[in-house]
Amino acid sequence: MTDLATALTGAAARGELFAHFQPQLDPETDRIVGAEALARWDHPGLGLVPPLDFITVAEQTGLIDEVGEAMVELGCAFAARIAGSGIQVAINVSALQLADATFADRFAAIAERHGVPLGELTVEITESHPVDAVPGAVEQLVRLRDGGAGIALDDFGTGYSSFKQLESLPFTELKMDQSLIRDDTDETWNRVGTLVVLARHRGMRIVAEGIETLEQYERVRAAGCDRAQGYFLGMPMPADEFVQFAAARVRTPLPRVAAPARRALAAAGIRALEDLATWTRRDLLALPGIGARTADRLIGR
Ligand code: G
Ligand code: MN
Repeated sequence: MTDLATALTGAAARGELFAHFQPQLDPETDRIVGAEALARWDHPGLGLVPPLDFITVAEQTGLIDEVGEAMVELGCAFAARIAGSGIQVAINVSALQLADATFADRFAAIAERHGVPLGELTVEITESHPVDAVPGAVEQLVRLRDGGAGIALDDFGTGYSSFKQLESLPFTELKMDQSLIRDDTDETWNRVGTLVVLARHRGMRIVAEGIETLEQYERVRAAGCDRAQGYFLGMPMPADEFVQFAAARVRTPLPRVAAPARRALAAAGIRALEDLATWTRRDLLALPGIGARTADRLIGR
């Protein structure tokens, strides 16, 4: 065992694992409709260990079962805390955990103990290992799905997440990889459009992650994605902070007109004001020299 693996052994039982939660928004309404639980490990000697490092070690050593179960526990506790908010909690699960024939039962038992219906949870299958290579994995997913949980294929567009997996496995959600959004070309946005059509056709929800700018958010909205997640919309944050963030967001909605307005003004040779992002449609319509027709073009979708 490596030093990291030794340190990770028993980390869950010692209470060193915790979760940050990152909001997912419905681009149509800007409302927070989801929260992805992201694993964090604070070791007394090592400090905060990057999740990519310790999840990889956990998968290599079999510790992923106890780390993963701790995340189910933390995700369900948070779901119970925000019950009634309409926010679903997404919990990352490694395909390796699905090799255990009791996984679905244990997952459901933890949810039940917290009083959380499975319908308020989404299981995100990280594709570090292809699901169809793990014996019995599909059955575990089917049982959770039939119990009402969402099943998301994470990081779609990279590595193992082939169209074959998408077609043959019980996924209810397609989560596009960040790299797809980052690469901001017409070709990319065409591909996003194709994935939206594909997801629709299969009755799946489609989620875009890695949204870092308002421009990207607007393109994702225009493409018809059901959910969006990324630093622009909210960082991963501790549970307490998430609850405050969600409450504040209800009072101060996201700007919806800034980027199209900025573009249209620029096209008309007018430099956009710095605080345009805080403007509302009504403010824009009240601007001298912007008539209804112009305003329509400014805010048209
Ligand atoms: O693929 P998965 O759903 O597990 O991705 C979540 C990871 O992506 C987390 O580690 C989170 O911190 C990171 N992440 C979330 N939003 C953004 C973003 O807008 N930009 C970047 N670079 N990383 C992000
Ligand atoms: Mn994920």
